[in-house]
Amino acid sequence: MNEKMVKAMNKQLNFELESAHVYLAMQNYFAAMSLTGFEHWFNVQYKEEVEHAEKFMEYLNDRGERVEVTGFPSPKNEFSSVLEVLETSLNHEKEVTRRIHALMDLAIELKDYPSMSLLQWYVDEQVEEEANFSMLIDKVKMMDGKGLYMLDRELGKREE
Ligand code: OFO
Repeated sequence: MNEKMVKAMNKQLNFELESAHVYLAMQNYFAAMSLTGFEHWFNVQYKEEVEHAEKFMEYLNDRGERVEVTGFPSPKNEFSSVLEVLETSLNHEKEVTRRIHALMDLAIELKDYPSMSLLQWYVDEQVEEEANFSMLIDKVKMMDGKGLYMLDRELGKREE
């Protein structure tokens, strides 16, 4: 593989792990608020981000390249409201989308067809990631205290 792509993919792999920690911190914010449905939903999100990192990891290993695990800044742990958590999440996902698209641009430039194929999965996944948070933001904006309780119960059922 082209060195530039290996470096860029390693960077994204580590950003996926950073994303996992962003959602792990949010999960525990909800745990502290006793919003157990949100806590569960963000735990599923956390695990999904680890899977996103692992998908890059497996791909780089399959292609005989070296995976490099790095550190990253601490995530935000305190929030003022449920809405702030969700808006922070949506902005985070928009940044992920921007980075995935930049990776796709690079794959196209390098005519790296296997990487294009892998990255298409992430392009599609990001549509879902942004839609999930946009939908939750719309719901929470419409809601009173009782509605939030009902939504918390619904989120407790998330499987993937
Ligand atoms: Fe890995 O998509 Fe969210 O961050």
